[in-house]
Amino acid sequence: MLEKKKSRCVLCGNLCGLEIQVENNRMVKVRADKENPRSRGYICRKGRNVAYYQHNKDRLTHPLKRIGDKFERITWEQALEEIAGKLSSILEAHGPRSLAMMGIGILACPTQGAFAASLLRGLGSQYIYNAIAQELTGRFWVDGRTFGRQFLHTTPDEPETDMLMIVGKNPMQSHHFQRARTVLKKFAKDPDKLLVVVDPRQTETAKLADIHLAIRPGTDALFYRAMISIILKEEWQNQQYIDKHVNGFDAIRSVLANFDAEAALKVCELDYEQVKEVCRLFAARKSSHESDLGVLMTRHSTLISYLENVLRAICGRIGVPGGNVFPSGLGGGGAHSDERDPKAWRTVTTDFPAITAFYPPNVMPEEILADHPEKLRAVIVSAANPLRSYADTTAYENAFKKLELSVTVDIVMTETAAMSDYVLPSLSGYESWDMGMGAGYPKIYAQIHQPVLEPEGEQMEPGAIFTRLADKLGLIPEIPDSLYEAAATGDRLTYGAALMDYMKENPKAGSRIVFVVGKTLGKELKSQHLAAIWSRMQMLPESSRQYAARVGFVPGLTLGDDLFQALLDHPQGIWVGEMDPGDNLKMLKTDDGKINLIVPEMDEWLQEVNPATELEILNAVTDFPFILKAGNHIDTNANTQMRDPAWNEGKRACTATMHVDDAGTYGFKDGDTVKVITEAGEEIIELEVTEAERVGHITIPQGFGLIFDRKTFGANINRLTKNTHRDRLAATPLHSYVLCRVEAA
Ligand SMILES: Nc1nc2c(c(=O)[nH]1)N[C@H]1C(S)=C(S)[C@@H](COP(=O)(O)OP(=O)(O)OC[C@H]3O[C@@H](n4cnc5c(=O)[nH]c(N)nc54)[C@H](O)[C@@H]3O)O[C@H]1N2
Ligand SMILES: Nc1nc2c(c(=O)[nH]1)N[C@H]1C(S)=C(S)[C@@H](COP(=O)(O)OP(=O)(O)OC[C@H]3O[C@@H](n4cnc5c(=O)[nH]c(N)nc54)[C@H](O)[C@@H]3O)O[C@H]1N2
Ligand code: SF4
Ligand SMILES: [Mo]
Repeated sequence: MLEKKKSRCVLCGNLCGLEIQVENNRMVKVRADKENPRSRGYICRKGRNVAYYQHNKDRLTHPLKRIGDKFERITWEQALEEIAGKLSSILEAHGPRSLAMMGIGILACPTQGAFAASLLRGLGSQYIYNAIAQELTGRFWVDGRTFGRQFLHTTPDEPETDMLMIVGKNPMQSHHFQRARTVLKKFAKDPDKLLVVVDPRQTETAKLADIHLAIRPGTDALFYRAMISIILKEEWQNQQYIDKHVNGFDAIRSVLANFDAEAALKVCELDYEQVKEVCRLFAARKSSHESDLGVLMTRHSTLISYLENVLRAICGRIGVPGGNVFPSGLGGGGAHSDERDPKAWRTVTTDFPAITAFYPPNVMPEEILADHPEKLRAVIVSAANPLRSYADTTAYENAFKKLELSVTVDIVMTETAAMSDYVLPSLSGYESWDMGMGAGYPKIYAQIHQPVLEPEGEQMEPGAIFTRLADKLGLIPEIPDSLYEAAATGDRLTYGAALMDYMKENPKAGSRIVFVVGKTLGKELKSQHLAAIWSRMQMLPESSRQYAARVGFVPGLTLGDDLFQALLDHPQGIWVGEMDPGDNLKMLKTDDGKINLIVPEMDEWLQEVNPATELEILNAVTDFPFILKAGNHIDTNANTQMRDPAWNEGKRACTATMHVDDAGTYGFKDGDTVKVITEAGEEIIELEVTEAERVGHITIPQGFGLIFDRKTFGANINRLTKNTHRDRLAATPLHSYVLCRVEAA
């Protein structure tokens, strides 16, 4: 029987709505869902091909245990019993710092995070390593200092803005905001709107730009410093806004103005007059700005995030219509980890703090390999593939070999699973309940994702796996029959009242409540994830409740349950709230309610970034004449989630791009097989010669070198990256600036 079901794409943060035709438990056709209120019929080629994520040869169907260098099928009971036993003895002997979790929630399955974190905290550990801490945590740290909380981020108010400056981001390929291609093409066509792109390459996005600043790779800190100093020297700053909303301007003004912008822009290989004009326009217009991996993963990453906030603040572009605004998700904020809190853990060997609760994957190999009594000995990975995704595969391989216990929860046999002691099969994003949203402005969106396919094996929801493990480890408080009975009435409000009573009587159960809800309501709803989603809706902060009231939900006791029901009734997703654009700056959480520009940690760093010193570093002669952008995000990859190479058949999916002039100099031609060598390692790859690349620059996509059906496809970019090449403050990788050389293979 043919059925059409509403769902979403799990392959990037946009979670575009999909309509999936299912026949005999297989996806036979995948289309954009025009009824999805947020994505409105948008889709990219990844989404269209999502069946390759779901149906492929390497799907896991039952728990596996490593015996020697082979895996043996075991039962869930044996797997969880053994894992719990090993975990207990490691923790008993070496303490809670010996345990870390990695991943625990991506787009396909975010709800597992609550279960995994409760398990980890229940065992006394704070170590959650996550992909966010290999891209965004430097920025989040700065947001914490400037806006008061690490979860307060700004995003361009794209419909209202009339000048958008995009730095180090290629949304025409990465689709890294809602409906990216449609929005950008429309923006580019509009004569009243101005698109500025700052990117070393002639990217698909740069080709649409009114102004393309082809910056020298690795010089963005100089570029932003130059912009700020030009604006201050010309007195183009928005003084009225600064007086009202900014703290610390006078203290940093002279340091920032007193800078040789002309010399800096020479180092950036940009035209001074053109950049000056961009500054004038940015200060004068309804401008907004965004950046991405090109700068998040380049030299001076965290400092750049600070300079970006300074630039937007002095031009009065934060929290105003058409500028950079603070969006909100259903449920409000997120994690804020102030490393100055003495109770906050740092990594024991490398001494890095958590930012937004996440530790950086870059340091995990050192934390495992260290000769330290509290080194990491046990790692549980769920929904991440560190052995391909994170820097330095070689270091990770060495480290994983040394672990006393490694467990991987995934839907497929990944390179990480293949190195683990236990491999546990997870339901996929199309076989389980979950909820997706992402922050929105002014409207807030959410969708509860229904299972659209039946599992064909023993897979479990990751949340349920963690509950069973917690049970085995004695972490779940006793649950009275009355709570099961209340759940069995089928009336969620009755259950809610019983749960409230239970929590009042058992205040200590609070930190483990997700397990209690999972076991009781989850049993009734046949999904622990769905039960956790319901319980989250009962605890919405006041702000979310007010936003919900603005789109017609009735304030009061049942609001959370009403939202839950409305989401179940509309599987295509709905608007669950709306913010007041006039109020946006009230989101600030600093003590004085202003944007704070005084961040002492940036002082020295700022002084280091001057034209003369930078030029010396950039021009230093080494054995590696090229700069490698180690991993771009293009239409033929989806991180490491699309493993079956069949989806790219007939395409040049994974090549190293080189400029025509460089190919001439080095005697290469298009299609040659070359060896790319860095300080970390080497990989063989096909060369693609193109005018769109920059001279002296090489680009290789991320997410290849995957072993599917026992064969390797494409080059593993992280064989070429070193985990110690990282930001000094956040330890995020500097993948946009990896030195390399290219030889004939
Ligand atoms: N097709 C596809 N889409 C994806 C993904 C995917 O794997 N595949 N992954 C998703 C994820 S998780 C993410 S985080 C996003 C990433 O989305 P993007 O950040 O848009 O992706 P990148 O391809 O890394 O683009 C970075 C841009 O920075 C430029 N750049 C390189 N060096 C420098 C520099 O020194 N300075 C400046 N200013 N720019 C530089 C590059 O030329 C490139 O155009 O994509 C998401 N979307
Ligand atoms: N050199 C270099 N490396 C990079 C990048 C780069 O630009 N350069 N980009 C980086 C970026 S921006 C990111 S975000 C990371 C992403 O890196 P990761 O965090 O590793 O994310 P994915 O590659 O998306 O892998 C997610 C894993 O989750 C599994 N999975 C899918 N659905 C489910 C599910 O429902 N349950 C469970 N349990 N598992 C599931 C997938 O099979 C896959 O193995 O990669 C980073 N790596
Ligand atoms: S932009 Fe593409 S990959 Fe991202 S959610 Fe939409 S369809 Fe999926
Ligand atoms: Mo990412």
